[in-house]
Amino acid sequence: MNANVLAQIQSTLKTLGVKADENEIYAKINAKKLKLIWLHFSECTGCSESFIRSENIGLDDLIFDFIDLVYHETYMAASGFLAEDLLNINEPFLLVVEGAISEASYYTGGAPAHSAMHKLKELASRASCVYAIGSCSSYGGIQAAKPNPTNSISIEDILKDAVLIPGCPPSESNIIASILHYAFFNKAPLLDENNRPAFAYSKCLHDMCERKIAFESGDFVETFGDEAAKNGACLFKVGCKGPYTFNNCPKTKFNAKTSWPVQAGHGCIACSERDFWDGYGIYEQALASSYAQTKRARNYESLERFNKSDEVIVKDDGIYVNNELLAYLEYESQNHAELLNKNKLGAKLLNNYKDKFNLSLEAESKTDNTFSGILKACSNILGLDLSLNELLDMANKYEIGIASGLDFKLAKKPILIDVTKSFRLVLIYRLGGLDEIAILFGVVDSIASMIAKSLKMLECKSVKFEGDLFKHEILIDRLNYHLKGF
Ligand code: FSX
Ligand code: SF4
Ligand code: F3S
Repeated sequence: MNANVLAQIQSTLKTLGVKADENEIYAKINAKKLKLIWLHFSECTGCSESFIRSENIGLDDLIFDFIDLVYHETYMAASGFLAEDLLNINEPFLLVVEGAISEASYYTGGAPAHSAMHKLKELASRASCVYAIGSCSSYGGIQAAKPNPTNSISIEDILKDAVLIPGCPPSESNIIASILHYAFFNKAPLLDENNRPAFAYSKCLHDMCERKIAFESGDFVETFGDEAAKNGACLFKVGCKGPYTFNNCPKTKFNAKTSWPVQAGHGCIACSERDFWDGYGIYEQALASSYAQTKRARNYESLERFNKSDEVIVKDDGIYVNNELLAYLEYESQNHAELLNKNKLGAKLLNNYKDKFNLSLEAESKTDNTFSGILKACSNILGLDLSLNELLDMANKYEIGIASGLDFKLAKKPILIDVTKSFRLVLIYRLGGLDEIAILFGVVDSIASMIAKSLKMLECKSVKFEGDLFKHEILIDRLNYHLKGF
């Protein structure tokens, strides 16, 4: 093994949170190699393509030193029943599955022409672990998108413990690092709550994006190829779904770190998120109800079932514990324009907004420190002159399941919900082409999420909701959503 490969293996292990010196790596090479069986079902083979696009730890390094690629329909020479024989191994193996599982009449594979479901279940029952590689196997992918003519389903729906490595395709580094971890430690890397390797999928892609500064200053590409595009402006307005996507693409990139979608000039289409074909509107437009392929699931079950407590009461101005206000809202007594003018980025955003929407934010008065006050303040920024109920009704019209939230900050006890810097997102989203319905939904969703997080921080088991705000369907729906498991 050359020094470069060794260094890359060490750096990959470091990404996985593991320190290994040369001797440990050479000991692994001399040990027994991990047996790997890779199955193809309904997909485009992009995951396999991605897998071999690695340079420094290439497929050759892997198969010479760490893995024994027992079966891979695209890369192996064997065919027919001879190939099928390779599946009859009596040793532990890692099963990697690429593609969704479609109904028997649409898929038969291998010489015995077994259905996808039969082949998957038979091999999974003998495998030490199953990796679902790609969004097709993880979540169903394009095959399972509406109208799903082949009745495709995900591995997630069939094998609850499968490790999901989504992306259409996932980057070669995410595939290789996950396999390498298994080869070294006989187990999958640390997983997040959605069964995905945490090293790759725990952070929001948008926060690592090289165009984030442009997003913050409200500099958006209006159409592909315009001046803003040439200057590297943010792609949100032409449909980038980066703010809703959890993947490490800006860091690891693709094709041996050559590039990634946003660097190449197109927005992220959320390819590693569940239901990304149907759930994220249109690729080259910001989220809007009119683009919803499926209606947002609602839960209007009454909040009364939480009302078992007289100690913890949520009101419009915060959360009371034994009549004492313990979680409340806080922001500075300046108006929005003054706040934004405090730094260059904010001033640029303000000017961009004024230019575009011809609104004078200086006239905006300080908002009261209540949840409904936040909503009113946002509607003022948007230039909407509506009552609280009308605003809530409007937010409730939003059909897409993904919210564009405000970034409220929570500080610990006494809990402060700091909204000071959050309002800038209303300007950013509006400049970025989100309609008022989508923005108001995001505001209500953020309020509900803050309340749920505060209640979790207070570690209370039951709670009472008081006041008209919490009687509106949209608040009931979003609170039910965020209080799941409460
Ligand atoms: Fe293709 Fe893989 Fe997309 Fe699917 O990647 S790149 S359609 S995730 O299963 O081959
Ligand atoms: Fe980058 Fe897209 Fe976020 Fe803009 S919206 S900063 S292009 S990830
Ligand atoms: Fe996919 Fe978005 Fe990364 S489209 S490849 S998750 S930038």
